[in-house]
Amino acid sequence: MKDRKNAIMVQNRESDCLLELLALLCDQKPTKKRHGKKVFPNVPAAPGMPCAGEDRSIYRRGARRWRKLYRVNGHIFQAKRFNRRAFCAFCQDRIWGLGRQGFKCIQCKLLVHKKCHKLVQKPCSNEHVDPIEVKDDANGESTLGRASSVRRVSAEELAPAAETPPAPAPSAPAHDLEPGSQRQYSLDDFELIRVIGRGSYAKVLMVELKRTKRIYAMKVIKKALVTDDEDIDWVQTEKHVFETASNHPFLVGLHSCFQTPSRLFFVIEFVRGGDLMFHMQRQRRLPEEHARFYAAEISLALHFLHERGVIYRDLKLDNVLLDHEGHIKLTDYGMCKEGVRPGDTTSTFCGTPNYIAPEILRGEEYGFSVDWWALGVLTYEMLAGRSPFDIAQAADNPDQNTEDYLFQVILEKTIRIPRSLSVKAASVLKGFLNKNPVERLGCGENGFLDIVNHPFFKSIEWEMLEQKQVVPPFKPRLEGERDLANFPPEFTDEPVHLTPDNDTVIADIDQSEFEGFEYVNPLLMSLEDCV
Ligand code: ISQ
Repeated sequence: MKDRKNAIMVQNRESDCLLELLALLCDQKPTKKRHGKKVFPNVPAAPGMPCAGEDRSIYRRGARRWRKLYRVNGHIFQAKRFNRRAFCAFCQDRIWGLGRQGFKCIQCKLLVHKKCHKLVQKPCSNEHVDPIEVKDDANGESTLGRASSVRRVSAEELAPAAETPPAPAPSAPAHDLEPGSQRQYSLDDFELIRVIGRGSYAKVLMVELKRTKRIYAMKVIKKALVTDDEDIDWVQTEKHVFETASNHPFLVGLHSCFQTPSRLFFVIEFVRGGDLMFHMQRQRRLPEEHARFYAAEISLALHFLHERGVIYRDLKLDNVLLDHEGHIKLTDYGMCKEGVRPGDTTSTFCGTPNYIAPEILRGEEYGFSVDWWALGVLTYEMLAGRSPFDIAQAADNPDQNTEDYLFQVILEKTIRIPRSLSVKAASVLKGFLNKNPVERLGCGENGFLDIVNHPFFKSIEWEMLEQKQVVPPFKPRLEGERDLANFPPEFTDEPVHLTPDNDTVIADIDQSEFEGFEYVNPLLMSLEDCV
């Protein structure tokens, strides 16, 4: 078990050609996107109103994992999971579907082992050649793509594929199960009320569990968007981190998971107060006392994840929710990296551009440091009312409107701290925003203790804070449990229905990829039974 886990982690650590990928990215046409820049252009006429000329869509930028590409002899290889039987064009051995052991050239489609890719002598023809790829035999001997135990890389879930019990059929409703077996949920159990959020892969709805009338958030992901080679992993990671997160007051917890032939559903605890992006858009900047409270609660959430070997990798205003009392809860675990021990590093190039740490941009191996960097960016945004990488006049200059330019600024620009901030606030920002991860606040020998003991956090009583015994500085205005006033109308005005399944799309989905997705949180279930 351990070996298999290590094998996957080692695989993830390889970063030899990341810079090549960046070069490839730079070859692409510059986009018009302005990730994370110009966060608060001027003062709105009234709280909640847009500023003159304000484009609200620029605030919510999705996180991304950049695909790693490996160039050898003209080939451009990409890591692949193979659902079919495939054989290496170099050593002729089978490429097993475990993790992503296979590489496929995106030009000529040549298939090789990851371990063999550097040895390939045959140059890329840049033309399609028939890959040595054999379709599954009828008895389904291939457990490769179908083995859900392989997709999940946690130690306790890494069982040999053949021993994995068959997953229940998608969407088995509660009443179809054997007496005594765990309840499963289906879409019929929920009333869909409103859309409350949307990302590149998912839509988030507010829903009611009909039986108990309790409200939940429901994250809906179209399978067709995630069946593509690398993408499937984040769904498993998200589910797994959700299970860990359900034990912490500042992390959103999971109620259940289920699926239909076309979609995956995460039923999540509903957090009513809206996200920090929503509130920052209405407040311009926060008093230091407020920013300190949020930064401290976020630090505790990050530290909890780090202690359990998880790098969060997607801290941003949009992912910090406020509950009805004003405590924070982090959401969205799709970017997390699991299984990281102290001192371990990884190398995937991912995140939301404005929050990506310099070590990621430099293509270096990185660890938990990237989360403390992102906390620095977010704390700066709360205190200054703008991004530390906000470039004056950038909007008017097309050359400065690109992601590449933003990355250059993150790597090279000295961060200016507004003079209006206190000495302690300036010091904590400089600490988190140190471009050298070794010297960054939270990343030294004392780790998290250096954050706890930083003068900026002197007034924080950490133990009380973690027990939610400290009264939040701001209580979101809410009229009732279903009040959606704290969610952007750009979402809540959307029609809530899910488009009917399309048989052609479903025919292309390999359902075996999603075996074992169903889940019910036993803690929440017993709570529900008390209702
Ligand atoms: C829970 N409550 C409110 C909003 C949410 C958005 C994403 C994920 C979970 C959520």
